[in-house]
Amino acid sequence: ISPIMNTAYLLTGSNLGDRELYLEQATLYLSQNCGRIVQQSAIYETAPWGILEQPNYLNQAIALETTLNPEELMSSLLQIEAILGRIRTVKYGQRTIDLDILFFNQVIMNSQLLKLPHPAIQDRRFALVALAEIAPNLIHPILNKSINNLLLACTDESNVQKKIN
Ligand code: PH2
Ligand code: MG
Ligand code: MG
Repeated sequence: ISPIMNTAYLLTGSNLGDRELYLEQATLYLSQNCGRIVQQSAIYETAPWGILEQPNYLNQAIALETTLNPEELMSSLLQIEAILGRIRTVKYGQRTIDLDILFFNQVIMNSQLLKLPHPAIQDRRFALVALAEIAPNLIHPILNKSINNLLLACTDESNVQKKIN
């Protein structure tokens, strides 16, 4: 019997400390504890969204194959955030690492712990640009539009710039 394989699209983010190292550590922990990373976008330098008075973020989109269910994956992500020194203060505030599930298969879910798809994808250029690089044709199961089309329709004008290593 083979376990059911799921595809989750994640967004990693950091705007505190050695941002690039935090993203790298996060992908390492993800592949050691959560499944197999099958795609990775470039790293983007992005203007802060929500609270503007905080440092720029680095963001990266990741496709993960996993046998975990959404709740199990979420609690793993929270553990990794804790290991990487995340301290939660204000909503939208600065953080060493943020690991968000954008999509989990085509699951629609609205619990206290977890909302799927992530409710703000369509409003955030930084999420759409990174995701469009690895999954341009992925369909949003509630809005019934592809990531590319959501990006075309997105009114967020915050700066998003691909980082060249
Ligand atoms: N995450 C937030 C709030 N604002 N801004 C950018 N550019 N990137 C983020 O990942 C981000 C944000 C809350 O999770
Ligand atoms: Mg977030
Ligand atoms: Mg988060």
